Amino acid sequence: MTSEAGPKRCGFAALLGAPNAGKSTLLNALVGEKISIVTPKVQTTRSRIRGIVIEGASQIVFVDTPGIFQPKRRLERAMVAAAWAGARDADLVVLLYDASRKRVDEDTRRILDGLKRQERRAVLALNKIDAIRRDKLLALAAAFEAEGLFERIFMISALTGDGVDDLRRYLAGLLPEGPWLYPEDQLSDLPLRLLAAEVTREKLFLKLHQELPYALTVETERWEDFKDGSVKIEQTIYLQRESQKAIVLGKGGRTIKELRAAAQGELAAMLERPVHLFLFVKVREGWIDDPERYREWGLEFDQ
Ligand SMILES: Nc1nc2c(ncn2[C@@H]2O[C@H](COP(=O)(O)OP(=O)(O)OP(=O)(O)O)[C@@H](O)[C@H]2O)c(=O)[nH]1
Ligand SMILES: [Mg+2]
Repeated sequence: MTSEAGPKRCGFAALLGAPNAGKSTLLNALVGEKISIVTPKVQTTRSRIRGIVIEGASQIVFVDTPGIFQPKRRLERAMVAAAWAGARDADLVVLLYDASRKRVDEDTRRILDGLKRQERRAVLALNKIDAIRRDKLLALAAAFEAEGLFERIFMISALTGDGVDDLRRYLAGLLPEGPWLYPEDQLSDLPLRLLAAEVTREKLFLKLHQELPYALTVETERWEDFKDGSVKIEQTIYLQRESQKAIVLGKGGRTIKELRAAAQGELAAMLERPVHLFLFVKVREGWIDDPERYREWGLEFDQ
């Protein structure tokens, strides 16, 4: 049982890990609401997404980060820099590892080395235990234990919620004493316009394949609240090349129609009111090199 009587605690816990480890799934499970988008594809999360939760006397601000990998392009470099900045600025670091992998990947290796260099103690969460045999899991835990980096090792399934409550309770107790930073009922500090754009981006990631998801971005251009409680949201999907347009639209506009319906349905459920979503598709070749996009996401733009 967590005591609510103790001193108030508050702090940041960064979720770090290789692409696809399940960081965003875990953020949503920890908070109990969908705040960060999730797809089976790598490099889904592009910036730091905060989810806020109260556990006993503690207010924990979880920071979902982009996966850490060997970046090549500017956007990738900015994503990885944002992930490390998330770790640097946090009171606690949770390293998430996809335990269903055959062996410890290079990306995770790089994170372990980075944490050692920074002399950061961390908590390890072996994720996806729903998809792995128990004996393999114990061997994996022993191998990570030998790194000498982890205060505690948790075995969880972000998908089923197994072990997530224990992890949240444990982290709550590690936070420094201090006043809460956010109002009690606040779950995120992501502006609704950005959250809405992320929902559409998730549907695009799920529907489109190969390079296309990485060649696009979504922006909410207009948001209009009506007296009857409904909301009109206009968004633009920016692509890099004219040839990508036909794929996003689909035959007779079928693909974009399905995307719109999926995004609108989720937004309506999320906002708990009727949503009229309008999607526009435009080519803006240089969006990936436009400092304005980076600023909006809170990413650093390197020269
Ligand atoms: N079986 C299983 N799948 C999981 C679990 N957690 C996450 N996944 C799946 O793993 C995939 C990646 O999940 P994300 O939460 O998007 O992973 P991420 O670490 O945020 O990925 P990036 O943002 O791309 O770095 C999705 O298909 C999830 O459904 C789990 O506990 N068990
Ligand atoms: Mg993610």
